[in-house]
Amino acid sequence: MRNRTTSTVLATTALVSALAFGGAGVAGAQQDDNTSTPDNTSTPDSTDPGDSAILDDSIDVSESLLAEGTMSMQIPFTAITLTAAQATFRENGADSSAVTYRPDLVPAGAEAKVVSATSPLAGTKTKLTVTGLKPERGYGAHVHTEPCGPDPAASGPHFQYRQDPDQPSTDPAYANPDNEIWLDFTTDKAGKGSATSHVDWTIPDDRKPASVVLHEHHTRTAPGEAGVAGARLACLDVAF
Ligand SMILES: [Cu+2]
Repeated sequence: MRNRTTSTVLATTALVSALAFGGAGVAGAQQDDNTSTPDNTSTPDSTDPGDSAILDDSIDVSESLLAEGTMSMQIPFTAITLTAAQATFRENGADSSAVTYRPDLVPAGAEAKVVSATSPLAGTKTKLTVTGLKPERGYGAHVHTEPCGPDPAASGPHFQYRQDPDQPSTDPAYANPDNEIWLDFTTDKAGKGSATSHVDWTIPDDRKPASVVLHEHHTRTAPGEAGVAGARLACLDVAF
């Protein structure tokens, strides 16, 4: 675990240099099927909360530098806090930081990475990429409140910005992709999938989520079943 963290620190140091001293300058095309096109024509000093170009740059640079492990840090000279995690799923054992509970649907050896960039000016953008899954299959995925554990229930409920007083939350007023971080995706022929969530809030310092959970099917939205996505297949610790 110590080596994994160290390599992530080195990668993140390079990221800080890239972002703080020159910026990424990357405006690459998004391949996700559930994200809106970023407005790259915005001026750098825009205060439009919908302007997420700076978050896109952070995510692009971070992805190119990701290493095993997870960590979060504030980037000097910017208002951005960046979180990154990358790991290979293993069958349930001593280390549950990246664990598959259902190797038939999330095979051991599948890899996941999560990058999240958050800024008071632009909200929170989170990107999940997974490889090595079943081809052409829909999966649900969300940010959860607690770290992964040997028990699939260990990761707790979905993280909610506005917390539903009735838990487990199935009220669409709370269990929706604007109040939670949903990362549902459908894999391609090679078993790769990715998704991006953009919400207009930042994660509270005193109530940080801790994991991303992959589920059996895409997330339902109807009253009484909003947020439901079937069994928990796998879990990745993410140090938001
Ligand atoms: Cu979930």
